[in-house]
Amino acid sequence: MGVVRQLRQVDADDSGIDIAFRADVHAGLSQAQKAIPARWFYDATGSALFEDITGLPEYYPTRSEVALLTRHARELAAAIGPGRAVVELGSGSSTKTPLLLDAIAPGAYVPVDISGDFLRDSAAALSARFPDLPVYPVEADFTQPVALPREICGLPKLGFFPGSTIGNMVARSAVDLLRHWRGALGDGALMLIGVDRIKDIGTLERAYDDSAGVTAAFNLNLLERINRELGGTIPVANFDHRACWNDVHARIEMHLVAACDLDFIVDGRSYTMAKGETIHSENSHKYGPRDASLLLRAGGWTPIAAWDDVDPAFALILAEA
Ligand code: AVJ
Repeated sequence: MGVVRQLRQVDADDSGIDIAFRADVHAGLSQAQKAIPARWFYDATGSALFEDITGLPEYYPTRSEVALLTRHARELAAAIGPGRAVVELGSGSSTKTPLLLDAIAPGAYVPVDISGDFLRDSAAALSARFPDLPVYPVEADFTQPVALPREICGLPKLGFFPGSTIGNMVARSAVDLLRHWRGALGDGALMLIGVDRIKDIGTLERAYDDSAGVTAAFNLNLLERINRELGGTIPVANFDHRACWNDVHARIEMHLVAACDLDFIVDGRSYTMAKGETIHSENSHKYGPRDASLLLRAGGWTPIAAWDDVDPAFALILAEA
């Protein structure tokens, strides 16, 4: 079967992405607490740095989730059943997706990702490994309404949302996303979602502030990207990486901290920051068992199983429409 065809559902061309990036950066730098959405981390450099993060000794989520997919492959297969169209939110990781597809014998695979080139490569690689599986990549922003390929219409669906990516969203956006996909995947659908657990603060903070400095480089690359793509003069060397646990919101926050008073220009507009002031660059929410259930139910999904027996703790939750 192979890759059938890549559907494109982005209304922005490359210059359109520049426009959205520029708008988010200016809006974010103009707020009292400066903040830039985490989605802008993932240019080519940022995506490569994130791949490096997933292999760090301190960054447990990827290892824990892979261990769960491996350890519970048979139970997953029994709970999900064969023949489903697997709709993955994100282009698929070369380790996690094959583990799931190997376990459940799906009827089709539909990766949904905003990065068209990355999607093309990962769909081709996946297809080479599963030559009999029809693959229908959809180039789209999965936080927005997405139309699925007509060919999978008659198949029951499994949404696959691994990696605790949902943790990047505040509760309201997470619920919006879950509700949208409840509607799009339809009655009888299942959703398999990876959720990072609340745990001791040291383990959490080390996962986002590793000793090799890869996460710091990932965070600082956002400033480099602004300089590269938006003609910025941000003095990147005068910023420090900070990752801290916010207990009220149950999330790790990443910030870029001004090491001294500084000023810079981003495509014509000037900004100043006082020493110690920060740009909030990411939230990574963590969920206890009841929190995760509540979130799923609010989004229109009923949890039916959870696999949870790894250390450091991470959960794979299966929910039904
Ligand atoms: C890809 C969003 C799941 O929040 O753990 C890793 C991104 N940021 N280290 C996460 C990330 C810093 C990651 N997600």
